[in-house]
Amino acid sequence: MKLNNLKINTPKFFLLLSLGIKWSLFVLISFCSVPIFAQQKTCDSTTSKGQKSCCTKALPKRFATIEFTQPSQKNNNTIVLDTAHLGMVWIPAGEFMMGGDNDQARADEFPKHRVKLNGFYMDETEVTNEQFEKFVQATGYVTTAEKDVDWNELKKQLPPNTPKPDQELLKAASLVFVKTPEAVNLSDYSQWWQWMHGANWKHPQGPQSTIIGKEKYPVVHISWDDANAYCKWAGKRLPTEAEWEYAARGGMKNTIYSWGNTPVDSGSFHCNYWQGSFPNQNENLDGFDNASPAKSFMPNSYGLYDMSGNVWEWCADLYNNNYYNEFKNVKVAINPKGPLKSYDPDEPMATKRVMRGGSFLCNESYCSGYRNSSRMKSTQDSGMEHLGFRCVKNK
Ligand SMILES: [Ca+2]
Ligand SMILES: [Ca+2]
Repeated sequence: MKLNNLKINTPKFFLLLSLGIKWSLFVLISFCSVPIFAQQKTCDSTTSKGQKSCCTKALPKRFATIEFTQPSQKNNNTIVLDTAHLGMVWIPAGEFMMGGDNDQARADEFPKHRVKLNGFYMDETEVTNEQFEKFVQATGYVTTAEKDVDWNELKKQLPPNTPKPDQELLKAASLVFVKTPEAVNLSDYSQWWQWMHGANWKHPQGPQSTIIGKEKYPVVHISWDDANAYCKWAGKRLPTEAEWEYAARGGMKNTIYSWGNTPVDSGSFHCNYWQGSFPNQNENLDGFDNASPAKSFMPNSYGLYDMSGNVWEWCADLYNNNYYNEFKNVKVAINPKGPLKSYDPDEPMATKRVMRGGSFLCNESYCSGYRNSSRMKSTQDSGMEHLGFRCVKNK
């Protein structure tokens, strides 16, 4: 089916639903929706990517360079660990065509346009629970989903004179996916998204759930603000939307998926997505009903895991449905950083940020969010069970 008749929402929307407020402007889009440093790299004074002294330049204290000598090598061969880039891969500078590749692409994925980017490092996996816990332990950070909703902030994004909801509805909560007992009309997403008190990164499926034993799973229920706080602590940043799509393409030209053009439901499984009738029956053929641990599927050509599926990933950019039209008459966009103003015609008062890559809820009949060019958006205070992030850094 064509995908343009599907809606997106935010936690705010669910509050409004609870209030019985009818808001007619909603968007048509989907909701499909290792070790921390598993890969240790050696580093010479000049890397294979030409990055001079990547081990020693301008490192945050947390990533101080470590030198050690293997016992068998005595002092003859000192191995230097590139601790600043552990768990990251180098994405070389280059150009690509950004935007839709097939007839599943939505209007906001066009026009396809040329983009030129500097090289950058990118986390090889989505940020995991284990990694995020280290951040929380070091900083005492409290995520958006763990805090009560600030009505004064929320009302700025709602139509004027929207009445304040019951205080109970403003208690700390996040959005949890709940299967429906039978097939449902896909235009009403409130049937499978539940605004659940006590759901947060430590309790992904609600207060009774836990992340014990899920250290390698992607952290979820992370707002854009939370993701930025983590990035800052780690000496990194969120990728721009252009960087994210370029990296997902893995150096291939105009292919639909991060693995090429082989259909997602053909041959072996390339990513964690939904098989079966959404949202009532997950046939679970790929082995994962919900999120999967990092590195459960093959990486793309750049060595990046789960750029398609598993959990959506925040980008730095504001979302504007007309953004790509800015490049209609531009020969090449150089290091674009997104629109100056957010605009989503379905929620015009909300400031939204871009999400990319799709999730374990995406499927062919709903959103195909695992396509390289697929765009998603949400307010930056939103947390969801299928939304996480990964970081990049310039050098
Ligand atoms: Ca799956
Ligand atoms: Ca992902």
